[in-house]
Amino acid sequence: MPANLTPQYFETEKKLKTAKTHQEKIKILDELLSLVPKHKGTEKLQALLKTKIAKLKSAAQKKPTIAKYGPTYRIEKAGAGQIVLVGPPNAGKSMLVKSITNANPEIGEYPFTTRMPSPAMMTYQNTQIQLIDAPPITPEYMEAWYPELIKGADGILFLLDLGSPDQINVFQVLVSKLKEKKIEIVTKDHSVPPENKDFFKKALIVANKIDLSSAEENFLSLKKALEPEFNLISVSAFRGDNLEELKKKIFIFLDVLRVYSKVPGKKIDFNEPYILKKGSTLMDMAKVVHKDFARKLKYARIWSKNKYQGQKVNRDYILEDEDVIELHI
Ligand SMILES: Nc1nc2c(ncn2[C@@H]2O[C@H](COP(=O)(O)OP(=O)(O)OP(=O)(O)O)[C@@H](O)[C@H]2O)c(=O)[nH]1
Ligand SMILES: [Mg+2]
Repeated sequence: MPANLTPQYFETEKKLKTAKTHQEKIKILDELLSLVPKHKGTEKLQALLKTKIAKLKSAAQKKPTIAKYGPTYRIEKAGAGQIVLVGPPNAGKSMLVKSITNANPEIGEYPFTTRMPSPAMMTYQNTQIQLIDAPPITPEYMEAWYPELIKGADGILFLLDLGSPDQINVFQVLVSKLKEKKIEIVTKDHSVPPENKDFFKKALIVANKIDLSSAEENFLSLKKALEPEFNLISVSAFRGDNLEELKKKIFIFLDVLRVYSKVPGKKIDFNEPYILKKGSTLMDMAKVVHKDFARKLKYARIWSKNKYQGQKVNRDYILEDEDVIELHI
């Protein structure tokens, strides 16, 4: 696809030759970036300009203190967990976020529509989960702050595009770009080492645009290659296919459970679950409810879906999703 650059672009480009300082060059490159028509044919050029800008910015800031303690892009967590959407340009990350949260991100048929990470809340039953819409990663370009954003998250949702060819390779490129930054993707039979959770991330693969022709076929080959190692689901953010299932998968992917606290004589508030990691015990819950409960706990009663109806349980009881617990001090 031709880039169709404008005469104004070439005029501005000439100025680069005479620019002396980093700041001058950054200004001209920013201007060039805004003058590039936004479509698939200019994807590489946009990535190249952004790389040059990033390099100049980091060179301009090269005082050791700033480089070392420079800005971080960790986003404060909210809800039951934080998931970053990672994918190639135009896969539909923003459209998916728009379809399953209340956020209204910009969606465009040109690459690099999303420039900054942006959090949004997804509701799954009585639980809120934070999704972060992020800019794309291409073989040529990844924002310098991207690894920081991912290190702070509880997992990655890789969004692939069933309307574009060779998504197995696209996925492998995404994984290797992260690996260059020391972030390893954990396969489904492995767990994240708790002492090193910044550098090991779980992954859920979502193949978008299943509404397009040949998407089913593309999904089958993707599944064949990746399903042995990863959890995969196909969706259409545009038409709505499989979105409820995706929400459920995201909840399961987080490896958390919901527990309700029952106060004697009062109704249970099923809208306000306590969120705990899978494997948590009754004592872990007591600590979250109130430190006094943890200290003074005498006994607890439990109600659960299939098993318990008010029996006493001990402190090391391993909680299950949707247990109802009555703590007594
Ligand atoms: N057919 C179809 N098109 C979709 C679907 N989801 C997104 N699109 C289209 O794909 C294009 C890109 O969508 P975005 O949501 O902006 O993609 P993105 O991954 O956020 O792109 P960047 O921000 O550039 O990384 C738009 O033209 C959308 O209308 C889908 O499920 N089916
Ligand atoms: Mg986007």
